[in-house]
Amino acid sequence: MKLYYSPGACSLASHIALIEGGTDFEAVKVDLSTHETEGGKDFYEISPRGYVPLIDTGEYGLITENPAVLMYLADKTQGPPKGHAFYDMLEWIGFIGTEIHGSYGPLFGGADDAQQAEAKKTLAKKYELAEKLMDGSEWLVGDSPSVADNYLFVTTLWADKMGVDLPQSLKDFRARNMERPAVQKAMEAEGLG
Ligand SMILES: N[C@@H](CCC(=O)N[C@@H](CS)C(=O)NCC(=O)O)C(=O)O
Repeated sequence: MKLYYSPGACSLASHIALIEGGTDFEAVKVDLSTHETEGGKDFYEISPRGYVPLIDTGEYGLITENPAVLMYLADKTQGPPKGHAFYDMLEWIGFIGTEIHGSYGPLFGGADDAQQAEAKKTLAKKYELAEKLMDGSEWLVGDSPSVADNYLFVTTLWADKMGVDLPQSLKDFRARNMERPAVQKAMEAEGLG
């Protein structure tokens, strides 16, 4: 398996899953400003979307888009939860991708100060909703972290960096994730302090 990633980007969620699952994989760094891989290849030639995460599964070829990549990795590592919990996990991945990740757009470049301030307000509200949906649970689905937790965790790192307000329970969630050995290893591998 090959994971195309950029340090600290949403692909960190997949990186954590691969390490936690004990999967044999190669991590290929992509410079998102030039869309070149560390080996000097044009990333658009590999994936027309030009964004991470992208995995080369071997068995099915390339898979991109967080929901598909994370579900594939859940299948290959811990095994997705069964019954209603399976749909809970899908709900979370959808919520994190569209409501939270999507709302970071203006903070990742190209927006003026007013748009950025608006995005921070929107995000603070989304995290308040996430807190409400978690309803005091430590993890998003069941009693252990899943690929959905990895994804939400990565966005809480962005919150810290971009000055987005997080409710205390989400700060605690971030701290809890930072204690996971796979999170520490993936962050170290991506050169994140
Ligand atoms: N819809 C994609 C979005 C992925 C995405 O936004 N990736 C960012 C990093 S977090 C990226 O690679 N941006 C660079 C670009 O779009 O050129 C998904 O859910 O996987």
